[in-house]
Amino acid sequence: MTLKATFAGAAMLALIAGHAGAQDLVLKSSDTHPDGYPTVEAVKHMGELISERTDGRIAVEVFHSAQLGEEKDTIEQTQFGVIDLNRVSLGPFNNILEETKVFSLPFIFRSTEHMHQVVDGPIGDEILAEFENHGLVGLAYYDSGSRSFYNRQKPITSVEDISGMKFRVMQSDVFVDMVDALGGNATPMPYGEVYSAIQTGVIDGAENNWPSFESSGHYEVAGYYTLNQHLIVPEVLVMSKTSWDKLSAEDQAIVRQAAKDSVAHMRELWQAREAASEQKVRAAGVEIITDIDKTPFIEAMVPVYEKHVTSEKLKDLVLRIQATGS
Ligand code: GTR
Repeated sequence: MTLKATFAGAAMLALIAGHAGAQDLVLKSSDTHPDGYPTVEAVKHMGELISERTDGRIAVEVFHSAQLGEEKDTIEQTQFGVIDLNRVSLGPFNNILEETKVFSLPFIFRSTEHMHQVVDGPIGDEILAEFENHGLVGLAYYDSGSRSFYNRQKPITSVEDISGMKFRVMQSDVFVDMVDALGGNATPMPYGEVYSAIQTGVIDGAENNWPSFESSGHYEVAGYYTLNQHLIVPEVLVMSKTSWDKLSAEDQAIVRQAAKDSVAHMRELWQAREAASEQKVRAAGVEIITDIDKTPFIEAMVPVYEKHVTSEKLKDLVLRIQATGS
């Protein structure tokens, strides 16, 4: 080997070692959705911002498609510090963190704009701050459209049609009571089990937004989608408090800011994906029921509010949410 070649080889090794050494930390992030889904892409974008702003010292790796497990389990692992970052729905937090229930109440938000006003304002910050009491740091909210019922049996055009039907819900008592209040039977179940549960008739259907209905393939087994839009539950990005505490104050500020900065990008991706998913589902021949009177659905939710909004704190939050932007 010539001296020149040896030197070039050594320089290359130094470069690789230098590169590996420069990236001190790779934060592991979990998401139930597949690659390309707006939440996955938003966290990747946040990771790029963090890498840029730390000169490559910190990076984020997104483990999409539930590679690290179903949401409820990954939340526990994030609390233990096994997973650093987690993008999840607020729903599965309801039984852990009471305050998150207010964002999971049916029809609490009048529209996506209303939800944005609330989560972008002081109420959003107050609820993010609550995560610190549960081994987590709340970083940002992402969009999740509105959730509606889909099923394999028949077009649902009224509350009466739901009577006796079996629907999967996220693992939260609020959603169990919501379906019960409509006369249906709620089955809390991890997201990853829903497809085969509908296919085999263990349940009649579930409820979700356009992109989840489409990307999960549930539309292939549930041919009726009723746009009653009972829930607008934001997504949340949280960090393990254990991982957070290992960062310097400066890096914590960079992570927090990058998460906030990823929100606008996420909202753009979301709008585009909603339209694309709707088109795909319609093209597949799913019957979409749009002519639906929401009033009886809203009225049926009174017992759900009575049961879950009991403390003064939650009552006050609900009033403040309702007063926001009106
Ligand atoms: C989706 C949400 C996921 C997951 C899923 C579910 O809309 O983005 O985080 O919560 O719903 O129904 O389990």
